[in-house]
Amino acid sequence: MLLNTYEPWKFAFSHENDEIIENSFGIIGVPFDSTTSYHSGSRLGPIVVREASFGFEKYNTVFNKELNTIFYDFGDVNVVPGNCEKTCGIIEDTVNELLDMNLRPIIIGGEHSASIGAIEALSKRHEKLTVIHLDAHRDLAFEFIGEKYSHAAVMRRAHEAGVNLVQIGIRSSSADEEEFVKSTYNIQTFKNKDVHKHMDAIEYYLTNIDGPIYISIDMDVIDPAIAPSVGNPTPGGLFISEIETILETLCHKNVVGFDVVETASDRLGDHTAVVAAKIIYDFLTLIE
Ligand SMILES: [Mn+2]
Repeated sequence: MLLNTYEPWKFAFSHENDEIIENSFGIIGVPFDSTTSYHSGSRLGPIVVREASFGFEKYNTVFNKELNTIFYDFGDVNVVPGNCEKTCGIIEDTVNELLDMNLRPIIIGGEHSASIGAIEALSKRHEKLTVIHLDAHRDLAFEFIGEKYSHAAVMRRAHEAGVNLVQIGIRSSSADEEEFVKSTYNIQTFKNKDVHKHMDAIEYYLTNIDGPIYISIDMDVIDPAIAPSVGNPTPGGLFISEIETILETLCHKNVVGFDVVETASDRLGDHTAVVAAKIIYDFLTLIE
């Protein structure tokens, strides 16, 4: 049990956390959606995603590999509803606790602002952190409706923390965001059509990244026909097989943290929650 968490449910196949094995993984949920601007409900994401995780077999047939990675589920972070900045601070403290135990964080959102605290904690420990950001949106607003701590400003805060950014699946942004990308050198973009048409080039690019990697997956990167229960559904998204290929490529790299955010559903058995649980299950199966 971490200082600032409680345990409503645990992800399937998680280990008891009374004896911690170093360099394994620690899951925390972030039941927070106060800055959501369209479809709210991601505060319930951690519960429905964990529940959906029980639908999978320990043997992952897609990758011909059993899920043998050791990981612990520390429950949900005590968020401050309505206060994103304070909540980000609590997430950063909690991620630092995991890092002090030599655990790599896995975050189940919650809205995308959950990534800010994790990236800030990790960027202070790793000099050359690359954030692989799978999303329909750039999330690069300097502020959104007057707020610097917002789901729409996550990657701008990450960029300020000094990380290299690789954005994959992008198909919605503002003119300001596009100007910002042009004005800086360390943001690489692969739009949704690049994923559909040039996956080989993306795999080659990802394989050649040096240094530690943080993966942040906004569920809206996936096509809303497959995953509709998200904060900002956006047509033209990725397919499950494309996510599998990207994960398979990245899991050979030095992945120091991982999040799956923006599942907005209050319904057990919701298919977006099942897809989110599968992404975490696949990651845990594949990661070395
Ligand atoms: Mn998004």
